[in-house]
Amino acid sequence: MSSPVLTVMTAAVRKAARSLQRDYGELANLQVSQKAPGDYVTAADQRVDKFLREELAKVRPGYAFLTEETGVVPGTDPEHRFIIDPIDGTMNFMHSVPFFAITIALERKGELVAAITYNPITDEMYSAEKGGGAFLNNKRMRVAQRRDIHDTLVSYEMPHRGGKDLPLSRAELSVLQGRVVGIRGTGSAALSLAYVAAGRFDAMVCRNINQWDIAAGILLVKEAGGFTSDPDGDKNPMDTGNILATNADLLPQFKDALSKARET
Ligand code: LIP
Repeated sequence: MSSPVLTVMTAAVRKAARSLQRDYGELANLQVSQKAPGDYVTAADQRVDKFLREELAKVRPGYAFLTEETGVVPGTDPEHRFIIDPIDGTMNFMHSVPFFAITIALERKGELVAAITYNPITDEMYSAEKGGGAFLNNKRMRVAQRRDIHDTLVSYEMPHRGGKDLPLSRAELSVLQGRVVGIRGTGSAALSLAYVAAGRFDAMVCRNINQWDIAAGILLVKEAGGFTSDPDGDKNPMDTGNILATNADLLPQFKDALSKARET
């Protein structure tokens, strides 16, 4: 049974997805602008961002927002904040690659308590609540149980051209290629984390990422029995913007591999 707030979040995401599905079918007509090199925003991002804020504010007035397209929107309720990315994987969306998601997390007193990540093209709804487990379309999710890094399939998000930490990313890819079975760059950190929660990817690594890209995914992974950490230590990825997500057995093995990359 979902809590009332998760039900509200799910309903808002489903409604917002309808406009995205329409836009996806008519991409040639979509307005696109560039925020920074490699960082695009479409009219669809802005429309979904506005729609979700309005829809959620109707039922949870006073909650604050942090969203990709609007930034910080203070609320009158000091305890609650929605964290939203209207389209995580905008580049995929613009290129007609059906790997993007609407992703929303709810924080209560600074702690992640509810999460939704939804791929409107595959109709896959990933959801979690603190202490209530994680689900993919109502089916319980568990992280993969592989124990040896040499057997793993990993999602590694590479920086865009001109992005930060290019030499480090190349070193990490090189070290990981020597240890894991396969590496995928998906273009959506939110969906990659959902895939870790679903047991599809064994691990996910990403640097220089924003809170709205990973907030929901952190709770999904945790509620599916996995762990998230800063790859370089024990700090909270929400604070550092660097994230490693995997299971308990693989966590030290991936940390070791990534530390070798830092030494090169
Ligand atoms: C994107 C991420 C992607 C990452 C990009 C970007 P957007 O989010 O999810 O995985 O590599 O740097 O931040 O901009 O599509 O919401």
